[in-house]
Amino acid sequence: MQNIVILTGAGISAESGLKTFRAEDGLWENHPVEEVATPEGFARDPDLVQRFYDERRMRVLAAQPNPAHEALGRLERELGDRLLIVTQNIDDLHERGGAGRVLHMHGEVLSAWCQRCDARHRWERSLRDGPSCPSCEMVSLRPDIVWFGEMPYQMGRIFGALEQADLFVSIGTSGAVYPAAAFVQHARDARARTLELNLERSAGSALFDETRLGPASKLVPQFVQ
Ligand code: BV8
Repeated sequence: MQNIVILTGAGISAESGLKTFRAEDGLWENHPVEEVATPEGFARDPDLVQRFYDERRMRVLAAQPNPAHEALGRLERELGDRLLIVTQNIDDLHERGGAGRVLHMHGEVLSAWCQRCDARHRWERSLRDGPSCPSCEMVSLRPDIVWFGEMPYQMGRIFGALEQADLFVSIGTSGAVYPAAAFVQHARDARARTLELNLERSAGSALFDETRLGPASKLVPQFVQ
């Protein structure tokens, strides 16, 4: 029986209307990375960073999962714990597409994290006007997002799954951000087969046994069936 690890990036949510990071209209162009996705940027201008994530939170809530998310939801129901979906995305479209055990290695925009008591809370409204933490009543909430220079979530669990993988599939990611961009090499070291599904060749394409080019909403249902 195959163990499969799937890594997804912003490209799997592009057809749901959520902008990717490095397309010409990408998010980073609107805001220099160091201004919005770093702890230093947050310390320097918390209101700008909260506004940036408030905007993305509203877009995520207005978006719908697409056939790629729904196909992975079906695959997870079929394979159970022989499939681990790791996403770099901070949206909840995998969950709304039917997947129940998604590992958000870069956090989730619908979660708020209290810097005082460490509690996390499901959060669907603005964080901009400094709401207090429901657990400790302190004004100390930030987006529950892994910024550049911060440690991604559950790396031990991810590397453990890669060591056991028979198949590693990368979907909709440019391979520009580490440590996610190194997962394909870990999978190769574990003698797993490696497959990339992407709109265009990525920085890591040469490391995959096979690359299929096209939109995720077409390629992923074909892969899953
Ligand atoms: C860390 C949250 C260490 C924010 C994000 C080497 C090793 C380790 C670290 C580093 C290293 N070198 C450099 C670093 C530092 C840094 C890094 O990688 N920098 C890069 C810029 C060089 N990494 C870090 O800082 C990481 N932390 O290493 O910590 C540490 C150790 C000990 C103790 C403490 C710390 C943390 C990185 C996480 C940063 N946070 N997200 C937010 O979302 O606002 S990263 C951000 O980029 C998003 O999560 C996004 O998912 C991710 C990657 O982008 P992609 O998802 O790939 O999106 P992109 O637009 O780039 O590409 C989209 C792709 O989809 C394209 O290829 C496109 O063709 C395709 N596509 C488009 N449409 C479709 C499609 N495909 C299919 N169908 C379509 N329709």
